[in-house]
Amino acid sequence: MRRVTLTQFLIEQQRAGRTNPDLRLLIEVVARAIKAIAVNVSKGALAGVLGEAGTDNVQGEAQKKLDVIANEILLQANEWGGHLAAMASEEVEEVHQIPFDYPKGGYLLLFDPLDGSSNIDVNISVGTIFSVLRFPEGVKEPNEGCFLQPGSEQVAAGYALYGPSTLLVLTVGNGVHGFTLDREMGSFVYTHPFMTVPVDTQEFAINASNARFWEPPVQRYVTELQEGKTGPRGKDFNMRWVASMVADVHRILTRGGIFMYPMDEKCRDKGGKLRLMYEANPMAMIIEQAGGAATTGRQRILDVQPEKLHQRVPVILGSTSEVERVTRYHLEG
Ligand code: FDP
Repeated sequence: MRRVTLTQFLIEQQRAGRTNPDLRLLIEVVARAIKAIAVNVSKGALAGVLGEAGTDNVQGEAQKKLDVIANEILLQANEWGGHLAAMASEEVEEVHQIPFDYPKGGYLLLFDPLDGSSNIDVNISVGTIFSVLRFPEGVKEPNEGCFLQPGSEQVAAGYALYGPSTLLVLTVGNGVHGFTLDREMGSFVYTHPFMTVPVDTQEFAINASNARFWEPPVQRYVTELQEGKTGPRGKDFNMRWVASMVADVHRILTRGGIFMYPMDEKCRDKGGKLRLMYEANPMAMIIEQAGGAATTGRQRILDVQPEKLHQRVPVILGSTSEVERVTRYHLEG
């Protein structure tokens, strides 16, 4: 069987007019950074990378050493190539400017360097999520305003899953494609062409410890799932919650299901739990490109007009019929 690497895949996408040299370079550089993060993640205690860094991020959450390392790897890898105008990271409050000694390019890169970081110390899968936007024309100095584009404007989105194998899942707006890292060769190999969210599902993912804080539509929906064969759905459902969004979303891409971090009374004052620009938007683009759906419960995620770089939103995504049902419950209520 012909082994297609990420580089070959991207060149073929470019020949077909779906990417250009700058976007190709951007994705290759992100993929290289992901390999470096994978090395650190997999070494764990041997590299002394576990545990707290002793600092808080912009969201007031304790940073893990690997959060800081992954952030540094992504920033440094992407500064010099000339393809970016600026970057934004979950771990950095302000827009990250490209240093003066490097040329600037036409894209903006946003990322969550290490998603699910509470799982690092217990050796459970974590991930990296990224989103690519165009740098608006006519703007001289990149600022926060340049980033505040709805998710529908993304030109590419992807994630890395650091699990038993390291995967890179990517869309440039032409379906969702998965690559597995061949550690010996050091290259990503095209292993999952045109991934689609299976239509029929019997699995849901939600942090059920928040049940008493949920809004009535989510209470209603989850209760119906739990009632299984004896309830209105007439079939049993199973529940999974890794608490790494990347791992939970990847499972849904692979075998279907619905993922919810809905609005609840605990996170209402923050607007939700997950971040719009570098978690919800890229995952929503991937899920839609794979034939699924993604809403806040009340609105398509990709239509949300961002107001702040680190804005949070409720997230409901996965198999279309399930997402539509729980969204309908919100709109009816
Ligand atoms: P984490 O805070 O560990 O980075 O990004 C937020 C996130 O993880 C998601 O990856 C995950 O789905 C969710 O939070 C887990 O939230 P709970 O701790 O409420 O389960």
